[in-house]
Amino acid sequence: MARTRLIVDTDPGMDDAVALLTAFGSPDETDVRMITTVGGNVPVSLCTANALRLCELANRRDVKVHEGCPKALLQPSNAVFHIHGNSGLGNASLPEPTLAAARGHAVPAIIEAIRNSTEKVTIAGLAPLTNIALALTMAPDISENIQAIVAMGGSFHGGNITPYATYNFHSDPHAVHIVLNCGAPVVMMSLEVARQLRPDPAWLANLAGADRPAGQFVSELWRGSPLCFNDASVILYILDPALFQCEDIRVEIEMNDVVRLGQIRRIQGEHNVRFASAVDREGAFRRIDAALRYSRSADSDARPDVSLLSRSERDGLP
Ligand SMILES: [Ca+2]
Repeated sequence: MARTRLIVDTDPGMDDAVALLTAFGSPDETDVRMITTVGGNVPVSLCTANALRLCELANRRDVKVHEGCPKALLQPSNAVFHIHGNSGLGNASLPEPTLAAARGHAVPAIIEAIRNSTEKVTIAGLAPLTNIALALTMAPDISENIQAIVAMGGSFHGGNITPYATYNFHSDPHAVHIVLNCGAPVVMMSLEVARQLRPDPAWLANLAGADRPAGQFVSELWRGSPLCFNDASVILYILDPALFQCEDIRVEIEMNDVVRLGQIRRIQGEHNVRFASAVDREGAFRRIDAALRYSRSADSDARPDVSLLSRSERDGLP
């Protein structure tokens, strides 16, 4: 099976960290080519620093991290330090990154990466969808070279930031509207799926003894935390869609009503989303466990694939 070419758009974020490390730890299935950050759980500069920290932890210094939008299209910023901690990575201690972010804003970087790719690209949307919506607005042609946009968000049974909406969708409902109507396949990982991904203390304790940096880090990060591995569901779907119960439906998102802002509604018509409502929990944790026990050797940094680099970057290669 061909490896999935992947752009991860993220706001790390504790569950983003698990998602990124799961992707990095599954190199036979995923080819993480670029990370883009967006303001969400914490301000974008912290998200970028955390993404760089996670690349270093996973020994993926070859992955470019482009910083993106600091705020949503129309909504005010809504950082949730009380959930993800002052750094965005809870109480876990990772050193300051030695890597620097790549030059250039995330949105043109996404456009260029997708246009230049010789194979279709999958986007993992782990955050408010602002960067992705702007890329699709600036360059609608890229939708033809997108395999799928797999996004964390949506619920028909209550929200986690309001009684009606999930955090990512509530943070930028207009971006969700753009993505839903972009023409590329869209997959939603619902809150119902996310709530099935709360790790057992015994599983975390076992992971702590794994003698692998990613596993030890996640075990430390989740010590005493009631949170679920929400964003990891996106990566799990990309790794193995058979883990999920899905239905092809048409949805729209509330963009006007202040109380119900970001709520999705099922409507009649041709489907515009594959909606995941349940996951094989045991299979999911087996996958995450294997990925967090993966360790990349220090000398295995791959030469970057020139198909995802800009012309100037290609020209600058040795
Ligand atoms: Ca996130």
